Amino acid sequence: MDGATVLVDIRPGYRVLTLNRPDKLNSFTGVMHRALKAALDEAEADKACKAVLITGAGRGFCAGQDLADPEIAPEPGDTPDLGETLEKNYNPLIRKLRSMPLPVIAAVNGVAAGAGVSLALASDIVLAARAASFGQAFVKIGLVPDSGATYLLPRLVGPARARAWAMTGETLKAEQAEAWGLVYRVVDDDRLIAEAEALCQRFAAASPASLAAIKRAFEIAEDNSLDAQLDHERDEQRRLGRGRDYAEGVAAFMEKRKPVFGGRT
Ligand code: T3D
Repeated sequence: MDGATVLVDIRPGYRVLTLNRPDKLNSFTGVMHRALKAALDEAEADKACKAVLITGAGRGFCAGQDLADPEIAPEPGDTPDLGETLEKNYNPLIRKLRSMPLPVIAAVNGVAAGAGVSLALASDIVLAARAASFGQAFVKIGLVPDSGATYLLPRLVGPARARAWAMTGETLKAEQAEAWGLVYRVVDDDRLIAEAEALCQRFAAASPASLAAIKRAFEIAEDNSLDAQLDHERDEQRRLGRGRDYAEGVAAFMEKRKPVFGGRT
């Protein structure tokens, strides 16, 4: 059943999506891709939802593609078209995570491998449990890092580490991933979900217009010149300055009270 591969927990102001194939370390099947897509679409459509948390059930976060998924099996005598899987499932997922106008938090509870690492890296904020590990598994099965890994990795950890890690396929422990800049913070295993939910609660009370603009600004900065980015910041500040969140934020500051921001518009 589609729904069972991704559990959706609707909380006040945010949603928790739990990849739920624990016996296979939450590796991706076509079924799980479709369930995750539906869950993300529904989160975005719900204007009261101001943040999304993605985590994994059991001891794994996500082990990338399920290598035994019948959906990627070729016809007898044929070879598989893995490009089609990327085109159909992974690339839309990464594009969605990067373009949806609300923060996505990955709470990496355990092993992440292959596209499971890419899933975390494409999120806005990565928290990792001490038990988490990160593996560039692709080279071990004769593939190239995908789902944005060759783009995101060098930007996060620098080209030297990115290339060496992709080529060796070695496993990074959580603390090393933090030291490299792959994750925002490592937390004790039993604190992971509480810490991730605390972030979600903070975002649930924050200005959705500001959060969406911050996400977009960092996204386009990857390819912009400083000049173009200065213009973008000017235009965005002009737009936001005319919005209700700025009016409320400034009024709350002047009145020495907490701002009350609404849902997304
Ligand atoms: O369409 C395309 O293929 C293109 C897209 C590619 C994107 C990708 O992500 S390619 C990379 C795919 N992922 C991998 O190659 C990782 C494979 N898994 C592992 O190397 C190891 O499982 C881990 C290092 C992640 C964890 O090792 P360990 O020792 O902690 O656990 P385990 O015993 O290997 O795994 C536990 C179970 O999960 C086991 O099942 P079993 O034997 O108990 O029934 C194992 O087979 C299963 N499992 C883990 N990863 C996958 C998997 N089953 C299918 N696909 C997996 N990726």
